[in-house]
Amino acid sequence: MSVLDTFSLKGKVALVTGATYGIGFAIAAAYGEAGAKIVFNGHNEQRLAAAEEEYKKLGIEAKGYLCDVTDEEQVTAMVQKINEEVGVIDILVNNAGIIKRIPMCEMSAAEFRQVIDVDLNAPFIVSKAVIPGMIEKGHGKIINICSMMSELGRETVSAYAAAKGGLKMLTKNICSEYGGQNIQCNGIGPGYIATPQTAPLREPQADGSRHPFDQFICAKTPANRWGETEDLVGPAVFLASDASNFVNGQVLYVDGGILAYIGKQP
Ligand code: NAP
Ligand code: GCO
Repeated sequence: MSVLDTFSLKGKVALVTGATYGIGFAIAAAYGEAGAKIVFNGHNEQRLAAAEEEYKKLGIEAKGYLCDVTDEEQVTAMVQKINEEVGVIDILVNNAGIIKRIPMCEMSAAEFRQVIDVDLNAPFIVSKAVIPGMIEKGHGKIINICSMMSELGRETVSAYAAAKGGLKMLTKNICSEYGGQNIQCNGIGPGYIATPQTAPLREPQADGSRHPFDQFICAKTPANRWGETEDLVGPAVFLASDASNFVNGQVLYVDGGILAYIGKQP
C-alpha cells in the first residue's frame, strides 16, 4: 500500500456527532472526500435536514440521525439503526459540544452539569455504544474533540474546562482499555476556531473596533489569526486513517502554536 493510500477512508463508516455545522460538519465533509460513508447527528430537526442538503451540495452522501447525544437510549437506538441502514461504525468523532461562559460562583449546579453532560458524559455514552461493533470488526478509530481547555483554564469556562480536561483522560483510558482490540482513541485539541460557538468572542464592538478577545487571541497565537475549520480536517483524516494505526492515547493540538507561546512582551 502506498503511503498516500494509508490516508484513504474508502469503505469506512464514519459517525461524527454534532455535525450539522461548525467543526463537525467540516470533519464529516473531509471524511466523505476521503472515501468514507458519512453518518452524523444533531438534535434539531430543521438543522439536521439543512445539513443533509449542504452535504449534498458538496457531492457528499451523508445520512443524518436526530439524536441527543446525552440520552443513552437515543444513542443506542441511533447506533443500532446506523448498523442496519449503513453498516457497523469504523470511525467515531465525538464532536458535539456546548459551552456556557459564566463566572463559576454565578453558575448553577444545573448549568455546570449540562456542560459536563454534553462535553464529557456524551462521549462516554456514544463510545460505549460504538466500541462493541469495532471489537467485532477487529478495528476502530475514536477521535475526541478536546480543546485548549484540556490544558488551560480561563475565567468563566470552569464547566467547559473540567469537561475537556476529563475528555483528555477519557481518551487515554479508552486507549488503555481497548488498544489491545486494535482500537485507536486520540484527541484533537483545536485552538480558537471561527465557528458559531466562538462568534460572541469575535463580534465587532459598537464603535466598529475589534472585540478585545479577538485581539487577545490573535496576539496569543504565533500564527496571529483565528483557526478555520479547514485547519482541522487534515489532522482529523490522519487520526481516522491507517496512517495513524500506531498512534494511541494522544491529543494532537491544532492551535497555531498557542500552547507553545508565552506571549509577546507588552
Ligand atoms: P458549534 O458551532 O456550537 O456546533 C456544536 C454542534 O454540536 C452543533 O452541530 C450542535 O447541534 C451539536 N450539539 C450540541 N449539543 C448537542 C446534543 N446534545 N446532541 C447532539 N448534538 C449536539 O461548536 P464548534 O465550534 O463546531 O465545536 C465543535 C466541537 O469542538 C465542540 O466539542 C467544541 O467544544 C470543540 N471545540 C471548539 C473550538 C472552537 O474554537 N470553536 C475549539 C476547541 C474545541 P445543534 O445546533 O442542533 O445543537
Ligand atoms: C472560550 C472558547 C474556547 C474555545 C476552545 C479553545 O470561551 O475560551 O470558547 O473554549 O471554544 O475550546 O480551544
